Amino acid sequence: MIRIAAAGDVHASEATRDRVLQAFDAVESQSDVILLAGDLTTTGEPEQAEVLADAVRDLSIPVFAVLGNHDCHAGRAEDVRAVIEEAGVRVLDRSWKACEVAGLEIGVVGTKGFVGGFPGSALPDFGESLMRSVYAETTLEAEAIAKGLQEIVHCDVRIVLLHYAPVQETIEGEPPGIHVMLGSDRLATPIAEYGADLVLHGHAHAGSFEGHIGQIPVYNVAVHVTGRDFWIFDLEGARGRSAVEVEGPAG
Ligand SMILES: [Mn+2]
Repeated sequence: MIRIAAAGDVHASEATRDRVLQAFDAVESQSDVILLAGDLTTTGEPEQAEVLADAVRDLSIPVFAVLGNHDCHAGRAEDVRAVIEEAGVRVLDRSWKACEVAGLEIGVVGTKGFVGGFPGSALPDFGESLMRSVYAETTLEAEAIAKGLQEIVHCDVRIVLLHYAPVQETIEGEPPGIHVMLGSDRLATPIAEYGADLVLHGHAHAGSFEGHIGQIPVYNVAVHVTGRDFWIFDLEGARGRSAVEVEGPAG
């Protein structure tokens, strides 16, 4: 059994320092690994990332994270990344990492993801070069997910960690007019193709908790959706078996 603590959209800043420190301190004893689904800071200032860094620096369990759009806002995403990496966070950006957790090898493919929308209201690869660049950016994200999932195929547990949503199910509740900005079903294509045991994202604060890509469970773990600092997933995995059962809410 692996206990995964997940949270998106923590939006750390000096103003929330006490709460952030307390949340990470409390979750350490309840979980084997922490996954952060982007928007670690409020507006992407390295000083805000320092708050998160202080919260994770002394943890004994591994922490994986992707950045979100808020972490890019100040144009200092690389600095934000450096600050939390220095504190031991495994930051994933169109990349993957594996590690041993509770006796099993877990592989995490992580990337921010990007916009593009869903069937019925999707951004096409057409017209102005600026618009086509947006489409191409999402293509690069999807390609990185595909490559990462091929790289971690040997892992006992395979997780995809995103900020943007790969399915529309978990953004239900958000105004339909902004769905195109909340994610893209093109991010789900490689997950459906190569398989994964668990997919986590954030970003859609007014979205829904649970969705699917085929049989693969997808969860929107934005703290605004889960209503708690971390959602704990109990995953029952076995060495050499890639099928993992996600138990119900563990709390
Ligand atoms: Mn966001």
